[in-house]
Formats: sequence, structure tokens, C-alpha cells
Amino acid sequence: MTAGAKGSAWDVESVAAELLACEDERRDRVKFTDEWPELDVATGYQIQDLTLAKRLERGEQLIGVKLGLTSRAKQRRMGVDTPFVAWLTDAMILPAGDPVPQDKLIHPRIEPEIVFVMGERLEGPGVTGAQAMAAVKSVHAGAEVIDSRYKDFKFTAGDVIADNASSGAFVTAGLGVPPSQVDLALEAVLVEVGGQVVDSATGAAVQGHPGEALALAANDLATRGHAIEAGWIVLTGGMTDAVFAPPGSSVACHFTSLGSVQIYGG
Ligand code: 0L1
Ligand code: MG
Repeated sequence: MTAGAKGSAWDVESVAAELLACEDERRDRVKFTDEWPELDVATGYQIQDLTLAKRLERGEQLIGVKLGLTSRAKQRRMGVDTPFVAWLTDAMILPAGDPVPQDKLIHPRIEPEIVFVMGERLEGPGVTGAQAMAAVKSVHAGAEVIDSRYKDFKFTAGDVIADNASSGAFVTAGLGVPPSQVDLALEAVLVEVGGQVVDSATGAAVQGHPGEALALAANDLATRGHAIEAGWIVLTGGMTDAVFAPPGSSVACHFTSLGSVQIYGG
């Protein structure tokens, strides 16, 4: 193993391998920055890109991107105030109606998301929210089942970026609407657990408007030589704090005009 900066036993390659092993073995661990404090945002993205390459090598298809910590609710809860971008592959799709895949995840939590399907390629830098929305084909209700390879979801920005922004699985409502038909800043969501409302938010919670989150993703990806491709799915970030999804639970995200997504804990 090549030594990382200042003599840490960890480096980009070994952290990427360990994160994928934790995922495959359903095992959590302490955050890497306890042992490698130099694991910053830039290093986190190198690790994230390496784990993507390994996912593609094992046959997964790249289908889009997801944003993390785009809402104040999520930033406060996780103690990290940097929004970030991560990758979506087809292995993360949870078909509507399927339960949380408890046999694959460590400690899943569910959060409501406004989801875009892209009609056109979007490439930064300098993309505005309005330009970003013009590239969107349809808007969908969604929910992300996040999972973290870190004990108790405790991490720094570098750790969580390396861990593909706590990716697990995601569900989208099949029927989308054209972006012109919905005011996304005002689009509200109610989160219910076992039929009880536990949280709510509007799309404005996500960077003022989810289109701003999409622009942020395009501009951030451009700094690393990537664009958002036509046909890709974009998860714009959890609107509220995430709720636990143990076996036996039932979580519903009811949106004002986008419809509802329901997930059973299994
Ligand atoms: O574990 C986490 O909450 C980090 C990922 C954030 C996902 C999101 O904000 O949508
Ligand atoms: Mg999310």
C-alpha cells in the first residue's frame, strides 16, 4: 500500500477499494479522515471517480448524477455545509413498489427529492439556473435511499464525497411533468412514516430552486472535465432530513403536483 500524505497508510486507491468492500460486505467503519486528515474535497472526488471506474468495470452503467447537501436541513443534520455531486448507476435504481433492499444496505434512510430527466446535454462552466432548467425534459417525484459506509453517518466533506455521497438506491415516480408546468420553488413535499407526517419542505429548500442545484452540478462537474448528458437522471438533493427505514416501516413522500412515492422498509 502506498503511503498517503504525512505517512498515512491510506491513499486514493486503497480508500476506493475499502469503500467498495464495505458496500459489498454491508460493513460500516470509522471515517477515513480520523486516519488520513488530508482527505479533502479534491481527494474525495478522486476517490469517488475511482470507485465509479470500478463500478463500470464490473458492468454497471452510468445513468446520471446526484447532488448532496443542497438543503440547509441536510447540511445542519450532517454538520457539513458544502453541497457536492456524485454518480448514479443502474445498480442504484429501486423499481417503484419494491421494498428497501435491506440485504444490500447497512443502515438505510429515506429522503424526498425532486428529480430531473435531462433533454439536452448541460456543460459548465457558467451555467445559470434558467439555462439548466431549459435543458430539462421532465420533472419527477423521487426519494433517495441513502446509505453510508461510515458508522452513524459521521463524516467530513472529503469522506462523504469519497463515499459517493452516501449512495444506496433511488426511486422515481414514472410519470413526470414538463418543467414549464410546475413552480419548483413552491412545490411542497410531506414526508410520512407509518401514515404520520414527520417533515415537510418546498423545492426552495434546495438552493432556492432545484434548477440552481442542477446548475451547480454542471459547473462543478466542468471543473473535473465532465458534463451532464442528455437522458441522464439528476437527483437534486434531499429536501428534508432523511428518515430511518428499518424492516416493517413505510415511508411516503407526497408532492403537491408531482405525485407520491411510497417505499416499504421490507
Ligand atoms: O449521508 C448524507 O446525508 C450525505 C448525502 C446527502 C444526500 C442529499 O443531500 O441528498
Ligand atoms: Mg439525496
